[in-house]
Amino acid sequence: MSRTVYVTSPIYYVNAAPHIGHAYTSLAADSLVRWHALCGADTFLLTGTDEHGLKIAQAARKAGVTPQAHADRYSKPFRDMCDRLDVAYDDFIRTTQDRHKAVVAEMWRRMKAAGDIYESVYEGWYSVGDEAYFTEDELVDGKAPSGHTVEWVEEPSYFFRLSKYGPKLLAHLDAHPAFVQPQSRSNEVRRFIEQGLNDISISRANFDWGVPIPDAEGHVAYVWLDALTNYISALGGPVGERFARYWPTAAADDVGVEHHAVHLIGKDILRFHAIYWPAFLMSAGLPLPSQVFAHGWWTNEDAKMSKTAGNVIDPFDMADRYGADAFRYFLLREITFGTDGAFSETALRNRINGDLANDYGNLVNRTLGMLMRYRKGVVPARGTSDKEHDAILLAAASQARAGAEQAMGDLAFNQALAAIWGLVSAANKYVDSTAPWKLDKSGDDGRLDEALYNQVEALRVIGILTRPFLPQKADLLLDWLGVDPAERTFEATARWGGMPSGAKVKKGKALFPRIDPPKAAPAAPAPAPAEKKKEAPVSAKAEESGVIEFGDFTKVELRVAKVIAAEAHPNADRLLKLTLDAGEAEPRTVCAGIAAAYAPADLVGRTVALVANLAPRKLRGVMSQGMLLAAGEGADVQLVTVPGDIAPGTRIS
Ligand code: ME8
Repeated sequence: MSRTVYVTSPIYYVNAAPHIGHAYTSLAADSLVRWHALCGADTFLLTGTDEHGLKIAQAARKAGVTPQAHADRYSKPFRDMCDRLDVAYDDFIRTTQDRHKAVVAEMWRRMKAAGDIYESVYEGWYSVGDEAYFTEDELVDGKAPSGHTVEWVEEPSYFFRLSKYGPKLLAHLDAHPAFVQPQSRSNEVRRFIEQGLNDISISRANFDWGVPIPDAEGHVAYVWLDALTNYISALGGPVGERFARYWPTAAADDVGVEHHAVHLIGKDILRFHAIYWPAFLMSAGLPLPSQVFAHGWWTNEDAKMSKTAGNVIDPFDMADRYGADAFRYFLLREITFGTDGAFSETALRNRINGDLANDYGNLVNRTLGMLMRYRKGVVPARGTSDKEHDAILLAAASQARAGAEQAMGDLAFNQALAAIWGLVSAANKYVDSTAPWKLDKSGDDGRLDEALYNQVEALRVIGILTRPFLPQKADLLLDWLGVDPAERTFEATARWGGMPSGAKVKKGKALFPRIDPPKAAPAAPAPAPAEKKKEAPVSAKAEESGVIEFGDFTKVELRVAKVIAAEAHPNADRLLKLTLDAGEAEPRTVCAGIAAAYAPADLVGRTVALVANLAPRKLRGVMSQGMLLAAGEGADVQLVTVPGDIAPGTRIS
């Protein structure tokens, strides 16, 4: 049976710039779709912007522009955010597009034909911030439960017979326990329905920024009827070709295709998606989506994010400073999808330095470094792989695969990542226990081949399994390994031995560079130039004592490097010209004043300490890209060397 998977994010209001919350739902949706695509499903990812309603009309008026100009201005950043975070949507819907408006009108006609729409007068509270109606007893201290202010509205309106759908909705929840997830949200929805549903107003007559209603002059569709319809208007409406392809069919799937449609939302808009939307669809005679999954809420540290508080976390800034993949990884790994989370940059840096740089990045660096060193980058023959350590690694690979698959079925992104990291950690342990450097020394070539093969094979599996979450870095790694794009599938991880022997791998710069801690903020504002003088004695004293701050030390980037080649400097007797592997894409040239103490040939293969961020300098006509640490002078000089098998590029601190 083939499978289609349709995943949607909410469509976002065009009244503010995208923030971390919007980024979260969108990148979760993207990872989910990528996962299913990896598993062979025919997928479709939808996102977009919600551009009608009083909230947008008011924001446009405040900005002194037309609502359409306002919508155009604020819709684009949401598309840019997707591009920046590698959210590979298949369609970006805007509710001001004609293709959408036509489907809203079609929904209206269907609901009316079902006898579910009647005319009356709405009298009650309305929250523009939520674009929602509230009864008197729903208000909390005179405001909407969200904290938004409410206004009293009295206007002629069309109503939808939501009350009629309570029993049907409950029956649907009974028959489809996974329809609303997590379970706590499903219980919440059930309780709300059981209290009895009131009919709802679905048109507005006192402003015109919306989809005009067929045969009802002066009325525009209530913005939530308009917005929710996006999920089918992007598929071309109920008779579209895309609709037939991706939307679940009413009858049990009898054509050999299983359709899965999931709406990812934040918990703030649960009621609209889990009650109104299914009721509208039932009324229109259309099948329901398979699932509505409401995730939790991100706060900044422990404070609610808001424009007024000035503590909104900007996804563009995060991607610029930490990389899109790392930001994606953090948001999906740090908290359970469904619970709330407090965002902190310290926690983000810890995840990057721990899970990504130390665990994943270092594994890649060590494995490829050893393959380069011992086998010139050529993948050795597989061998029998029947030793104890091999069995542990192979078992870890199948556990990672199975664990990730199961967790992704439950949208438990963090558990899926934890399962994959189980293999990352097993592979790091495998390197430690097989100790290829010892095998090399003892000349056990057969076992060295086997160990190196298994290491690189583990990278292939890890690279494939991490593609949905780290789309850039995982594919970069798979490019280094030379894995055919057609072979980057979940299925291809079932088989141990996918790396072809004899393939030549490449190795670039560190996959996940470590993030240095932020420089301590100055305790007081920087003094004005005139005042600086007064401070001179203190700095002079520090200078005299030779004491530096820790921050000063961390400015020096010391890295492990391996001497690949050495020769006499063409123009200086005192200098040697060395070629170093510093864990980067290109080797570096460094000139060192050690000619009196070392013959060039003695240096090749040594692991040394490199000052890697020194500005390049020409030394007697040769550009030197760094400096080596050494003790002593003249003929007694000794290079500082690094014992053991530490991969080139590793930071020394
Ligand atoms: O509600 N933490 O749009 P919206 C987690 N247009 N997620 C957050 C978040 C946070 N702090 N802040 C926002 C609307 N989100 C309607 C939707 S759909 C038919 C119409 C995410 O711009 C989360 O997904 O207010 C939430 O549901 C959505 O942004 C609200 O975006």
